[in-house]
Amino acid sequence: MSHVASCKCLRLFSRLTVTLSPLVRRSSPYPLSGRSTRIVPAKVFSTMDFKYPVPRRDGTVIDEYHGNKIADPYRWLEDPDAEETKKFVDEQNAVTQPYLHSFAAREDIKSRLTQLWNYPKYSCPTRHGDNYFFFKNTGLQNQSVLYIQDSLDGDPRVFLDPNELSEDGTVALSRTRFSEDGKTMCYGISKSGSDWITIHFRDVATGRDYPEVLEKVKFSPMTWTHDNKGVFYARYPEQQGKTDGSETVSNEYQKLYYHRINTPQSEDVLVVEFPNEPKWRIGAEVSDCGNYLLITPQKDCRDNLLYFTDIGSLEDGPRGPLTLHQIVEKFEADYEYVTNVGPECIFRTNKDAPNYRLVSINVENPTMDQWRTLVEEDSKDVLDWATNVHGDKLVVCYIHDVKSVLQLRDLSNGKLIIQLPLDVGTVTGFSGKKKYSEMFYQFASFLTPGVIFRCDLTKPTIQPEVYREIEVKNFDASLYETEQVFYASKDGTKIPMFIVHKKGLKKDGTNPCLLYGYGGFNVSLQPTFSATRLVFIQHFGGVFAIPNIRGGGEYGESWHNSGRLFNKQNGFDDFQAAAEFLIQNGYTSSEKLAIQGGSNGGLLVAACINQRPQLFGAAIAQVGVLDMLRFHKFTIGYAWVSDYGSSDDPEHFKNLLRISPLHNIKIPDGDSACHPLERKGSKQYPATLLLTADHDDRVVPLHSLKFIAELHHTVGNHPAQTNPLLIRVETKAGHGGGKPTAKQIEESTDILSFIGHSLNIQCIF
Ligand code: X98
Repeated sequence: MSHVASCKCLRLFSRLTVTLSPLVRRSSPYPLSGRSTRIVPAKVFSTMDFKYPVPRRDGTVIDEYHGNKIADPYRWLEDPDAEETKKFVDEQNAVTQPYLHSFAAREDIKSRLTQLWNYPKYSCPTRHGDNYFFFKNTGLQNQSVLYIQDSLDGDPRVFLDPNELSEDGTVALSRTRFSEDGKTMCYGISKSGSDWITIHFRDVATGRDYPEVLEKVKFSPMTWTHDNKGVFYARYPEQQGKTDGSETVSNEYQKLYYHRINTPQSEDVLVVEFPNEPKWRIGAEVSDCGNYLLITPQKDCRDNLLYFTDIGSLEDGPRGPLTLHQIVEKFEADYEYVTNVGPECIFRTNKDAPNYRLVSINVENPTMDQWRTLVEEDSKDVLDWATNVHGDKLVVCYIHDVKSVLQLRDLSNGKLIIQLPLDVGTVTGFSGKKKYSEMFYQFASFLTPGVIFRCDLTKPTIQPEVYREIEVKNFDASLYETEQVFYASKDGTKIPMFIVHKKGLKKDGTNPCLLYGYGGFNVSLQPTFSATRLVFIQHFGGVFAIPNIRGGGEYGESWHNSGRLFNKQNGFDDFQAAAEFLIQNGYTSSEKLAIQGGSNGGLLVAACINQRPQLFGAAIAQVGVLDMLRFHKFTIGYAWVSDYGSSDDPEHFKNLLRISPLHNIKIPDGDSACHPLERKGSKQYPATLLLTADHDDRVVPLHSLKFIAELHHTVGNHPAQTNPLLIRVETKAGHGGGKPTAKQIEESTDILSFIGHSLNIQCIF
């Protein structure tokens, strides 16, 4: 599962989404051919078996924040290259691995997961020049392969196979961008899951790469000038030491360059820099007409400035810094370029529109009082993304109570033409352009692996046709159901939650349940298909639930605002209230309830086990932000102050100290009366598994390393603490993006084995 939450267009247009298709209907709920149904009991693993490493505790590291002394005894774990840190990691893995491997059903889990994962996955085809391109993964290939075909029914040929770039699949294609004429592809390659990429150029006719490789690239646009001669991209200056994603240094002083193909990077032209603003990342997009470059600097993880510059009159690209004209001067809203008609540029914005609207700005007369609303903000639904197709049409995707709604609108006046039919679920992919009259979109849900639709926009009546439906063998979706409930959180706010389980589920409190959350950064958790979750539902008799807690983007900016900064606790309360709802309504009990989250969701999970250790049976915190006093000091961490605040500020410091997982570990209070919904028996932390990886340069591993060290120190040897407290540190992997299939399956097997083992679940195969 990827924890990469990046900009929407990136997610939607250039990544292969996991989809399945026509659902095979079989009578047996356990359709492993040739095998009879077996109950695999959980192996008992005595509590005495956990002998946690005892790392050095350095009492001398004490920081002062606004007059408050805060100890940081495991500061030395912040150095990933120190021998002591490497030894600590090895010792932790040596405790964790035997536990994960000794679960009796592990091999069954792995083989079923592998079987269920093994279906062909496709992206929408995209036209570039005279060719179509699409991604395909035959099922278990480590990386999806990019194919080329000269027509939709032409023979596909391999255009780029990332699997050939490494033996173990750890080299990934992070994104592609074709020149306007479709003759050259610019692409990013990432190694071991790092955010660092190298940019390469491939000639479409010959399939050969140009000689140059662009280095030191991270968080970068890739946008072609319409003469097809080069791209704008952003890079960071040379830095001391490694730049492979295992380092922790802060990424500062990004600059925008222009690169001409077939020239060395040393000749690239610096076009935009903000030397007084080391933390700005520079977004950039060449307009659909090719005449403008729209520049969108961002300081943190919301709100951007907006500049434009005329590049239409440049002969052979820029030769030096570009003269920028500023349109938006304050960081107060998001502005995302959609398209333009001459100087009238259309942006998706939440300026004066918390659910987003489309606004048209004349870049030659950009004063705000001249801005024209093209599509009004909806009072309830969030305008998630928009794009221009077939000359004068707009495709607009909304989020309505967490489900996608897709519309075709008129570009000239924003009026609705038709709403495209869609089941309950998510539009996970799209392709279509102004200059073409066809478009594709991909749909997925918890139980629908995926369908790609094609629309011919020249027809008087638009009728989407199914272009591709993928078959998943040995899976019968009709045996399962998805519900959406709206439960009341601690302060009465109604929170939506999807719940997926077998039909006819007995709500007697005995079912295992996996509760997954994120709750931050305006990110919406919408339904998608997951083999891992289906193994849990099918073979663990499990209930899978996603509450759309505050901090996410499911209901626009107000939902985000009500779960960030001083409201961050609301998201945690929502998650805990979801657990209580599931217990109260008989879906599960605290003994059988596992919680899971990654990245910002790792913070959520870790904060919740500190706050309500008895409410959960197990917890899985993946690549989490766990040291809330120091997160801003590493790699891109400074960008998250828009959601978290910073300990440099006295008020935010107080708030962060209250919620920071690392600073709130304590022996659960044994005296307090047991909450009726919580685990009975001795007071202890739930079984806890942290996951991190050596090349995670988004959320550096030190968060998880320091947390597990502190957790072991504080509660690990307490007599009541019989549940395991473990960490799994992966190698040659990062935050999640680009992870090879083999590593994903191994990781999912470990997570499911951990849940099965620690919750003592009898799996059925
Ligand atoms: C980020 O940190 C986003 C980081 N990020 C960027 C930009 N581009 C990216 C491209 C790929 C991957 C990440 C990117 O900031 C960018 C470039 C130019 C201009 C503006 C942005 N995110 C948060 C995250 O990963 C959540 C949302 C995205 N977190 C990890 C937050 C807490 C834990």
